[in-house]
Amino acid sequence: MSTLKKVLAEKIAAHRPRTTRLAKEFADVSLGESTIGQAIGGARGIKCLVTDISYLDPMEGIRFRGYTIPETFAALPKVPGSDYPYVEGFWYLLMTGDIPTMEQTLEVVEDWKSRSQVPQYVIDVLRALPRDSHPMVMFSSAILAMQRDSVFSNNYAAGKFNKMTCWEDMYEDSTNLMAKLGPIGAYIYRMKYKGDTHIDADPDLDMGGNFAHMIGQSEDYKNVARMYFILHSDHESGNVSAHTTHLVASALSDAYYAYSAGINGLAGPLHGLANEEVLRWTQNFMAKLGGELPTEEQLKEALWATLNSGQVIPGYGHAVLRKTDPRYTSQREFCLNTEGLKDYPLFKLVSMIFDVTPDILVEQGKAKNPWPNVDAQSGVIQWYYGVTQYEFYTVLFGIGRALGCLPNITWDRALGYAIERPKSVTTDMLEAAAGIK
Ligand code: FAM
Repeated sequence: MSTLKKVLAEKIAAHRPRTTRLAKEFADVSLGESTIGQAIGGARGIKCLVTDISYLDPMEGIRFRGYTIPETFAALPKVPGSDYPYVEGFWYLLMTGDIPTMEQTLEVVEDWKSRSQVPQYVIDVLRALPRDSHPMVMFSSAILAMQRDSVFSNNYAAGKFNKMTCWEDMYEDSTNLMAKLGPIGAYIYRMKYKGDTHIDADPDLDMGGNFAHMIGQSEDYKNVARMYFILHSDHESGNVSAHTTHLVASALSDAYYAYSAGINGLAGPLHGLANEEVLRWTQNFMAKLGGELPTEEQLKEALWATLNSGQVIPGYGHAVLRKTDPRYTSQREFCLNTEGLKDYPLFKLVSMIFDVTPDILVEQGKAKNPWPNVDAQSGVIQWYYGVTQYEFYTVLFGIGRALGCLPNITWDRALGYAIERPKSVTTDMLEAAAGIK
């Protein structure tokens, strides 16, 4: 058994009594009541999910297993010759809560390599789809297609379900899936945008480095990939992709069914597709100006025009956060510290948008959070390095998001979380509760 799986087994055994005790002895303790506003308004703020993988404070932003973004980057073992950590070490952290040693990290690197071969039938599925299908359709289909190899589902069908040990099958499925997501993304990218020519994995590279290599990118982009996947990994459990993954898995569906569904949620423009929308908005705007940077007045006019036409400003606002997303700040710092990027016109425009948008959203008076989220800053980095096919950006997000969703469903299984089934009411009932009927 790998060190990671052994440590995970110990952590799970130590954790189980806490969950059991809470469920048995304190099940009636209230976490707050729900309101009519929450029932109609997307369950905002209702505390009904449990995760220890990450926590999102509205003012501070995300902590992964208790670590802020800068703490996470500082603590994890770094890829030799790079200031950025191994994605594989980050996976170890999210799974176990422990910062791995270099040796433990390298064990995961090797483990993923041994599981990373994309089956030919997945390639066949990808090739059978119309070439103009959205890359998220391709990505989700590829994940779903691999369900036939699910260790969990195959054991379940063979009558080998055991509530105490079934997390191991989920762990195996999750690791098998995670190890293939980078190569699948790279295949889609090159099939769609690079003349259907492909590059084999380099056995000497880590996951992030290999992704850069397989899409045909530069040495510098390797760090971009590592940073991007880690930053997009987890944002506690209530966001659409994480919640969908958890919800589907709660029916004892396996990791393939669950994460394919999560990817479909990520593909919505209010969620992960916002990074595509940000680039579309900024590129269209620059094109109208003939490639020139706008004046502040022109920019304000364009932002108001978007709002007045009933659209949202992509990359701004958040359901939980009430300040600038630290994932935005981290990527902004990357731009400011990267020669060439800090003076790049598109980055300058993104910075100008950052300067004026919050005041406009406050003036409009609708958005509860006028500050930028992760998506407002991620596309410009991709564009700068030559990944200009912004349709593809949400696939990048989806590779990263799996680093959070898959440990979450592994723990869900380990702690025996129940099938999810919130209660619905009718409009009549709401009116009766409101005393207007
Ligand atoms: N531009 C214009 N209006 C906005 C807005 C924005 N960026 N953000 C929120 N609003 C509006 C929102 O549409 C709603 O209007 P109505 O009352 O007319 O329905 C009102 O402000 C109140 O919304 P809220 O309570 O502040 O936000 P929600 O919690 O309902 O929604 C978001 C949160 C993220 C869906 C919303 O802020 C939004 O649509 N942002 C733009 C899209 C985006 O960037 N999504 C990516 C989020 C990201 F973090 C991620 O998932 N990757």
